[in-house]
Amino acid sequence: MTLAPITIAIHTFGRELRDDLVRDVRAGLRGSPKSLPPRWFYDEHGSELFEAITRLPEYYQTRTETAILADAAGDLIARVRPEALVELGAGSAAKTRLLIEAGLRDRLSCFVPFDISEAFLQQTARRLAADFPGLAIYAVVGDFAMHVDRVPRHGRQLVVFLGGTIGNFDDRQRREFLRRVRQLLQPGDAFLLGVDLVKDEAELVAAYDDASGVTAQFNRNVLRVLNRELGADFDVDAFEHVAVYNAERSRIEMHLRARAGQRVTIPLAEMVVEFAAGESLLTEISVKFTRDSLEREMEAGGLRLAGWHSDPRERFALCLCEPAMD
Ligand code: SAH
Ligand code: AVI
Repeated sequence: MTLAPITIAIHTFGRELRDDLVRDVRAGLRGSPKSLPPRWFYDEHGSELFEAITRLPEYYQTRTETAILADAAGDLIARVRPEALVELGAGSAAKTRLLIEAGLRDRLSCFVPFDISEAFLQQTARRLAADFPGLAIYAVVGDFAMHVDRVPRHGRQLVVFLGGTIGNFDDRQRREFLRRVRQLLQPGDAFLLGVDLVKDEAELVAAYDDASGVTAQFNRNVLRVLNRELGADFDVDAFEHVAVYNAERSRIEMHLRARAGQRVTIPLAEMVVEFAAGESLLTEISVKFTRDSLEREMEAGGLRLAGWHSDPRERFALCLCEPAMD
């Protein structure tokens, strides 16, 4: 049996990546409050920890989105009839298999997973190639902020962004991201977006502070990345995982809080950073949406909400968007 080809385009290279990390560390750890972009969670170990999060009983997002997709995949494919499926922030692309299966029964021939996590993306590409012979795979290693315009076009496309990852952007990043996605879309193409919805605070906080401590490990992993990549000397266990819901801004905020005063040296960033006892480092936001807030965002990004698929408890939603006519 002949396998369809896997192509991998790498838009991030070793030095450039470390330069980006140094830039983010300098900007984020000098600021007040201190912060780091969530992108740095996802080294190979971080990607594995995220997969473990998706299986936690408290993390309802993944299984809810899977159930919605299982129900809607056939209709979505019948509506868009894509030849190519592009997945931004693909990770393991586990849920996407539902769309691939439905697409292959129609006229899908190409899958384009895009992710920053190179080793993990290669593994995803190889697994999919083995399971779907006949599906051409064109993997793109890139950053949402820089490389979305490098996504190659292989005919009419459905661009998907699942898992609620859009929630990890701040307002400006989200607007810019939606504008870049809009530029990928030609008439007939569509964008499928998974979003986590506003809900009861206790349920939200539990999803980001699970009883078995996997999310805490995921959060602290960013310090391990700084130790390895920049020669830093963070005492990882001296930082406590904290997740709070900011109701005013409809977002979970994940922090690492110094248990005691700390002085950390980061040689490759040429920095010494002081943490006061109890001082917080903001490592991630995860914005929660409503149908109204989303519709407004889409409109501002030149997109039109064409379909809304949710679970009976309205915990999570998949929104189908089409390019709005200018
Ligand atoms: N779509 C999957 C994975 C979500 S986790 C799901 O729904 O389960 C978020 C994914 O985005 C990870 O695979 C991570 O490596 C990727 N990612 C995070 N920051 C990124 C960035 N700046 N550019 C590209 N990919 C990024
Ligand atoms: C990838 N992203 C949508 C996850 C989220 O829920 O915001 C990342 C995550 N952080 C902690 N748990 C999961």
